[in-house]
Amino acid sequence: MSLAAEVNFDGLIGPSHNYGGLSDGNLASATNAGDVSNPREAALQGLEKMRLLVRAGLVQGVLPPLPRPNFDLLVSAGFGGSDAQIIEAAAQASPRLLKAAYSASNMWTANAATVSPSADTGDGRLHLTVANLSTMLHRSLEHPDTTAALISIFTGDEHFAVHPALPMHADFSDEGAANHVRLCAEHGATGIELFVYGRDAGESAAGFPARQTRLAAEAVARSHGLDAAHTVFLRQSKRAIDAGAFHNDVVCVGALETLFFHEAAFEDAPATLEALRRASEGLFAFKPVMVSEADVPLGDAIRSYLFNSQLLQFPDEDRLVLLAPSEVQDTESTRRYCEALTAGNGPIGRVEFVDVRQSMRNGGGPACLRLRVVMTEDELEACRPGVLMDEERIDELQAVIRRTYRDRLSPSDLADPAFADECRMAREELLRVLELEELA
Ligand code: SUG
Repeated sequence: MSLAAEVNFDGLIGPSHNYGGLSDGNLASATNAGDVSNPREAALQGLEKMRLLVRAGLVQGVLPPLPRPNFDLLVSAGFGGSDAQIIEAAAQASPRLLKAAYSASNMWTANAATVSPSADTGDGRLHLTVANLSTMLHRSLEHPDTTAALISIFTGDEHFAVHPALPMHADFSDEGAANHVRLCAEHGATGIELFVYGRDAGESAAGFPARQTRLAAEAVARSHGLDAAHTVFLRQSKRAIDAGAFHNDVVCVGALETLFFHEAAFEDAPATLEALRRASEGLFAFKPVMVSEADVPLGDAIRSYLFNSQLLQFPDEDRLVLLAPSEVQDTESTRRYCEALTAGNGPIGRVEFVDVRQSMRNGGGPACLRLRVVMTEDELEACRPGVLMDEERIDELQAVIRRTYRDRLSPSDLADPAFADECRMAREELLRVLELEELA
């Protein structure tokens, strides 16, 4: 087994962060649609969360914002002329399309890709499959630029395999690591990989969309060369999806041997536990922490995003730390649950709260904002150094954001062609700090 660290690659929140109301089935996105956002505060909040992990001694990475607006979408929809003419015409004819083209949704990097560390894969390389995000129009635009960013960052095919997105068809709907959990004894040891899907290919059902198919999950597991004995496919419960858990990570998070989840997260909770116990046999002692409906009603779990927390091993603590959104403190049942959780002697020893309210109002908690990549020392060495954070680089990024981002943005502001230049210039400055100029 090689020494390995879990690196959290957070999405650096882009200058066009806005409340577009674009995600059917995501209650926060619907509730806050049309509100004025604060992109500057959003990005600063995200970077403060990263600073907290850096200070705790963890390895923290960043994925850059994508170019916005996405002119390819607008041109495909028949708008032409100069950039300014395209924006003005789209604002007139189809404001919703313009919002999609401007969405800063790649901040939620848990949806960027599914990642299998080299300890689990057939060829001993680190595999990343970019998510096609085919269910929501605004998110389906992300994958080509995300692929380019990941190829730049995870350099060279000696250590890394970056797979392009699966076919853009409903049968292959894939939302990446938000529906994937890896459990293990230690990050560098062989683990088990849990893929959660909401429907089978070809299946359709009334209610909120199920954004992940079993076929997509199986395709990813196959191309990563995972060992079938340590790979588990489980169905997300329809009840959770219809209550607003549009990704499994809204009701479940796992780290090392621990799976922390709501009893309504999976279609069949006892079978889930049994499958995970079986897959982990001989590797580690599986530690489930299942939260009952009586302790935390599903609605409260989804409103507070209790499970959309980061579950972290801090270097100087024996038990895991749950890095939860501050909304968990504002909800009576989840606040009380956290008090009882840490008073007990289970695997989670402490809860820390973090303010990511700007992102939360679009349905993105701490866990949505990060893509976990377990990396060996050689892999870390091969990765682009500019995307790995220390406090100085965080300060530099924050200085660019303070200088270039707006502190008020309403969806109608997107009609101003000058805003496109602002976004481009801000992104270019950020890419310079991250030493990723080739993506500009
Ligand atoms: O895909 N929200 C995102 C939130 C993604 C959260 N990610 C995870 N659970 N891992 C989504 O629904 C809202 C955008 C808007 O309405 O403007 C949005 O895309």
